[in-house]
Amino acid sequence: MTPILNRNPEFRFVLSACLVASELFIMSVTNANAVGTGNRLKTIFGHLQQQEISSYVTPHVTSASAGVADTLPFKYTVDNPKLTLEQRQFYEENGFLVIKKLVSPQKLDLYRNRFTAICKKEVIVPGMTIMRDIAIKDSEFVPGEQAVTKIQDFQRDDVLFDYCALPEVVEYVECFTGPDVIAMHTMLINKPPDSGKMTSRHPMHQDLHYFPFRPADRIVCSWTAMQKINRENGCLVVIPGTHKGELLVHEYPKWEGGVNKMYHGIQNYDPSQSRVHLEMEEGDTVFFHPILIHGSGTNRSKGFRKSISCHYASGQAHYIDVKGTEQETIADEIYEIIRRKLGRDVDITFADVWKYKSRPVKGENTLNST
Ligand SMILES: O=C(O)CCC(=O)C(=O)O
Repeated sequence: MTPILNRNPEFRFVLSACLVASELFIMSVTNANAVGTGNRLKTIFGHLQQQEISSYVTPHVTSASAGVADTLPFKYTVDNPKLTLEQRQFYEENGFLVIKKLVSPQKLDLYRNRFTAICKKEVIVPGMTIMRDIAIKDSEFVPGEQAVTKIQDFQRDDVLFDYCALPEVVEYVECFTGPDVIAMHTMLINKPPDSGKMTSRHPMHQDLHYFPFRPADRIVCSWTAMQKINRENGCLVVIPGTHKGELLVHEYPKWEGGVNKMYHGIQNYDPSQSRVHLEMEEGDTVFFHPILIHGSGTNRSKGFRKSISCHYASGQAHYIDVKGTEQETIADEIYEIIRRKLGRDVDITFADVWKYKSRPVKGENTLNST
């Protein structure tokens, strides 16, 4: 059989997007909601199990901060009465928007408890990836939650997926994606107290680097603080307005203490652009554009810092071929992992993997039905 890489270069990237920041891509076919992925996926992934692997503050929606002349006609938002004109202009101009206290403490407790159960292996979620921070990955025994820095791809866990489908979140998401909404990528980040090596940092990057679907303007991330998050425990850092730029070249930062797997960063961006630290309270949620340059700081506190997030795309989006683009580097990296785990003769297409991985939230879905 011809290696899939040679036959279908797109395949490499689709897998990379599935493996963002992870060591191993794991899938299971139980409860598959994908359209038409069927037996090939079963053959390839069916035997695999869940596996471990190694302020200027929040924008005030009441302050008129964006120049109307710069933002009309609207490009990054769609017509939807949910956003005030001020909020809409803020996102158009800055590429992010914080909504205070959007998710209730009760819901966040539910997700926190589920996370703990997953870490203790009381719950096994098909298709999910569990990651450890580079600083603790070689420790002989670090129990439960303290060993896990991130869980990813929890679309098949109904408890955690509840976050992605929360009406209060999705009502905002629709202002960016339009009415047809698909959850493409999910994460619960448990940023550990830094060991002193500063590996808990997340380098400045653009999320689109990992995504083989477009248009970028109809993709949005919803990121919710599960506790008070400030500069001490490593809040998000964004560079307002960078969503108007291009996807830039990403590579591993040359950090002395090491870098977590797949934590690619942008090495060359304009250093004169000012950063904004998004200090947030529990339940506050930031929506941001996939080209917005962002990252997060070192966790200098003694506790773990938790956030939950979902990247959504329009159901009318389409997949792209990343061959010959900036995104090919991450595709190559992922391909090495896939080749190691699944062999060279994997017979699966680009679209198959995303059809499996993503989960519709509402409306029509032509992205995965063709
Ligand atoms: O939550 C964080 O620390 C950073 C998350 C982030 O930037 C990402 O995963 O793209």
